[in-house]
Amino acid sequence: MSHQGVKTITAIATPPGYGGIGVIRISGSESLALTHRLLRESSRSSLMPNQAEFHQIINPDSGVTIDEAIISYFKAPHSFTGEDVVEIACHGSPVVLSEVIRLLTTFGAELAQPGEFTMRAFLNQRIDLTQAEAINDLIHSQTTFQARIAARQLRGELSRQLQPVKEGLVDLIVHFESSVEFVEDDLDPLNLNLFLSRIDHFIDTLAHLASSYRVGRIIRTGIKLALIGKPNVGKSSVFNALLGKDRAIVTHLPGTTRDTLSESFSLNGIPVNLVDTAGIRETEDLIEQIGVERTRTAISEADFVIAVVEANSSLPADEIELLDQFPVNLYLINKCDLGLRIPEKKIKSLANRHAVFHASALTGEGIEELKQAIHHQIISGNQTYVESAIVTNERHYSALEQSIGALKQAKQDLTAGFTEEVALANLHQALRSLGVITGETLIADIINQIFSTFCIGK
Ligand SMILES: Nc1nc2c(ncn2[C@@H]2O[C@H](COP(=O)(O)OP(=O)(O)O)[C@@H](O)[C@H]2O)c(=O)[nH]1
Ligand SMILES: [Mg+2]
Repeated sequence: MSHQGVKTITAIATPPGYGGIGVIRISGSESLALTHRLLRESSRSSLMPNQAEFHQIINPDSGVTIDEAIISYFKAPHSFTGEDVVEIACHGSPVVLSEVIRLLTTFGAELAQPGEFTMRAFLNQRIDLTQAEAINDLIHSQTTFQARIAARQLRGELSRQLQPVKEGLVDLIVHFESSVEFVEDDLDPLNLNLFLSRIDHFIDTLAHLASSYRVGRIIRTGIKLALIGKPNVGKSSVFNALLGKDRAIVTHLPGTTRDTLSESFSLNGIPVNLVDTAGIRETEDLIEQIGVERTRTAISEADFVIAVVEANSSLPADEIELLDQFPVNLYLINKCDLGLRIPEKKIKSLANRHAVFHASALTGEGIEELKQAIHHQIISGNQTYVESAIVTNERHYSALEQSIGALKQAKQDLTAGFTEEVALANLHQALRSLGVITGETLIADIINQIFSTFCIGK
């Protein structure tokens, strides 16, 4: 596509720094003409669509060779953006890349805004908005599992799942609109029931998708997991065991960890930000006091809290009391290699209120089980999500909720005997909300806001 007034844009598409190659992207109707100016006259005519060609890149003013590069040309509309696109793979030198960009801008190219390539792909209907967002998610994935979910959305899975509902809604709207115009009578009860059950079916489909957001949000943003407990119970040791590396300092001295310490790891593909905390206790030591204060903050920010206690202690009531002030998700009885001295009765009463696990950070025993238990708890044993589309984006989720709300209202109006006209307004609203997800019904402001979160060159 090369509509009038749309500037040809350029940017470095690879990350800053030194590398084997560095890629410059150009998109717009002038892409090919601008690229030609970087080549010697004799080789200008050779660029063919969908072929990678080796060329010398020159400064046309001095005739000096800047670099050797592989140039690929994608002719509109068969390109990422739907416009004429050229990709120049130079050597990955920041100096070379910025010189080529500088030349291109002197020839008339404009520097691309963050996300502008992807935005053009969206505006030229090469991809819908969920796919554009998936590109961003895919690039920022921290685990392969996240990447897989993003790749599925990139292929249009979410839009595909919404399509039948949208078509069904359009059907219903068309039907209602014609009856508003031609029929004066009330809806026939048989038809009414049919409509209601169709609306119910839409609600069910959308609600199923919306419910995947609970897990989807976790997959996308990860969780914060805090280890808490009295000093010396082995929190830092458990922290290291979960990470699989010695990150936190472990000593036999109570109060070793004075500040909160955090590190990330992947728990079956879910990014977990693990936080080791200073032991909770009354202390005269100022630094430790601040540490304890930070512990409280860390706990209040955590999505999941593990309380660590020692197997080889009697587990006094005041320790449980102290820990129970916090929203504990799981009790871990550590140091099991030293033998279990906690009275059975106490463990039973703990287990009545919490999940209780046994482990030894020293030997590693029980750590894998602990990981699986955490994973199980955060996704509540819900494995089915892996197989179908999953909503990971808050924007999609709230649009789904809005659509469901409008459908429920339409249903209520119809049941209460209102005219189709009243229900129609809500059916239209439901359809519009679904259009917001794929980007058919979105205002420019929101689109700009979404693409501005992208990096330059995307
Ligand atoms: N025998 C045994 N000792 C442990 C275990 N976990 C931690 N420790 C020891 O307990 C002491 C305190 O550990 P640390 O991780 O610093 O506890 P924190 O104060 O809760 O962070 C250290 O001497 C550790 O080596 C365990 O599972 N078994
Ligand atoms: Mg510690």
